[in-house]
Amino acid sequence: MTDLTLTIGDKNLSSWSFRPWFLMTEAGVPFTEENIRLDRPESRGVLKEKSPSGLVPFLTHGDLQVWDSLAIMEYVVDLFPEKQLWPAEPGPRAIARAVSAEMHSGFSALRTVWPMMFLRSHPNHTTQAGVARDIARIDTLWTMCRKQYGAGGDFLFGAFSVADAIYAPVVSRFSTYGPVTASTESAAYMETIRGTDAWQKWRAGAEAEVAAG
Ligand SMILES: N[C@@H](CCC(=O)N[C@@H](CS)C(=O)NCC(=O)O)C(=O)O
Repeated sequence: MTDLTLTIGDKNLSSWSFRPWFLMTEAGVPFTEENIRLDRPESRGVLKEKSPSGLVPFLTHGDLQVWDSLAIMEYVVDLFPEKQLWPAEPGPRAIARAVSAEMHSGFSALRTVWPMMFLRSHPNHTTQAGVARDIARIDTLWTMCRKQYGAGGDFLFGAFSVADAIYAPVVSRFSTYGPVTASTESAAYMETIRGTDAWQKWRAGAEAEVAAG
C-alpha cells in the first residue's frame, strides 16, 4: 500500500501534523509527504483549496481524504492491522484510547501557553496554574501506563502505539519549556520518544525547513 499521501504543516510548529507523521514513520507505514507552510500570506488560501477542513494534517488515499489527526491514525490502524498500533487486549486498548482521547480533547492550557516549537529552547519558561495542572496530570498518566501496561517494552503500553504518537508533541513541549517535574518513569519515557528514529527524522526535517526560510 504505497498510495497514501500525508499533508502536514511546518515541522517546527505543527503539533497536530507531528502525531500521524510520527505514527506512520515509526511504524514503517509507507507514505508520501506533502508540506504546506503555515503562517504565510498564501497559507490560508492553499489550506482552503486543498484541505477538507481547512487545516493540516489530512491524509489522501485515492478519492478519500481523511482529516483530523486522530481519525487519520485510526484509518492507518485499520489499513495495517498487522502492525498492531493499539494494544491487542481490550482492557489495555480501552485505557490507551482513554489516555489518547484525553490528550485529543484536553490539556488546552498546556497547548495554548506552551505551543510546540520543536527546535526552540526556552528552559524554565513560566507556567500558570492550568499548565502546572496539565503537566501533573500527564505525568500521572504516563507513570500509570508505564507501571501497569508497559512491561513489554519502553513505550506507554510496552510496544509502540497510537498513544505514543499522540503524546510525542507533549515530549517536544516539555523539552522546549521544561525541565518539568516528572517521575522517573516519565523521564525515561521522554528519553525513549526522543531516541526514536521518527523523532530524529522529524528534527532533521524541521532544521531543513527553518534553514530554507
Ligand atoms: N483537531 C485537528 C486540529 C488541526 C489543526 O488545528 N491544525 C493546525 C496546524 S497544527 C492548522 O492547520 N492551522 C492552520 C490555520 O489555522 O490556518 C487535528 O487533530 O488534526
